[in-house]
Amino acid sequence: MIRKKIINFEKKIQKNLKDIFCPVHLSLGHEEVAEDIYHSLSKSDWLYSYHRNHHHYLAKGGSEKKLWDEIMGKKTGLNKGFAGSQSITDKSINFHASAIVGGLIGVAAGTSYAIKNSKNIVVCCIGDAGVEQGVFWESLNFVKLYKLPIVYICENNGKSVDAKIKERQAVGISQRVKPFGLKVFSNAKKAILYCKKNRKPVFCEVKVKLKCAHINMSTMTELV
Ligand SMILES: Cc1ncc(C[n+]2csc(CCOP(=O)(O)OP(=O)(O)O)c2C)c(N)n1
Ligand SMILES: [Mg+2]
Repeated sequence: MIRKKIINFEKKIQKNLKDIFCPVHLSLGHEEVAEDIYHSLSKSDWLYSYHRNHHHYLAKGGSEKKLWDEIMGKKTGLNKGFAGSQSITDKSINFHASAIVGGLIGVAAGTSYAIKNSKNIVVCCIGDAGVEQGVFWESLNFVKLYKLPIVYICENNGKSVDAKIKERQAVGISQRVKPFGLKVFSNAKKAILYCKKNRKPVFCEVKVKLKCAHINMSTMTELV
């Protein structure tokens, strides 16, 4: 159900691209993580996302209409049409996304510190390029040291724009995370449920295949 909702939403964007004036990163092919978030995360948990975020937002219980209006640049949009597709925020469901690669990794760690003694957890979704930011590795150390309730979910689609992962990274992502002492998963639902139960930091790498162009813009329609 949520999978279909996400796919339909993204396809509607593809159809209306000539009327959209912000850069858009579609999540076609990344639905698995969204489905797991939908089934395991509650509204009061925190979800930090990145430039490819529509699937996360809808799975968290976000408003399809407000997201659509935001992407269309309308005043009725989630962030009054100022954020576009990438840097959306919805305080009512503890959801934030950033266009800056790795931009919210440290914020997510800080949030998990702040809510440590609550019932909630933090999920921080990143792409495979997110781990190329130093703050990712600093945050792993921090959340492990303070035993914080956070799940880092890396959606590894093997690409950063057009650069293949094998040309950018010498060693596998999960392999590099393991020495930090975090339990490592390959299924997001299992990772979230483990974190909820044990209130410990965990990492999850999900291998996905992006089924669309990296980016869509009305001035770059040939990429659709
Ligand atoms: C700090 C920073 N550097 C570069 C960019 C340009 N940029 C936008 S998307 C992207 C690729 C990100 O790849 P990944 O995190 O794997 O996510 P994907 O697009 O593959 O889902 C880059 C380099 C950026 N937004 N922020
Ligand atoms: Mg990628």
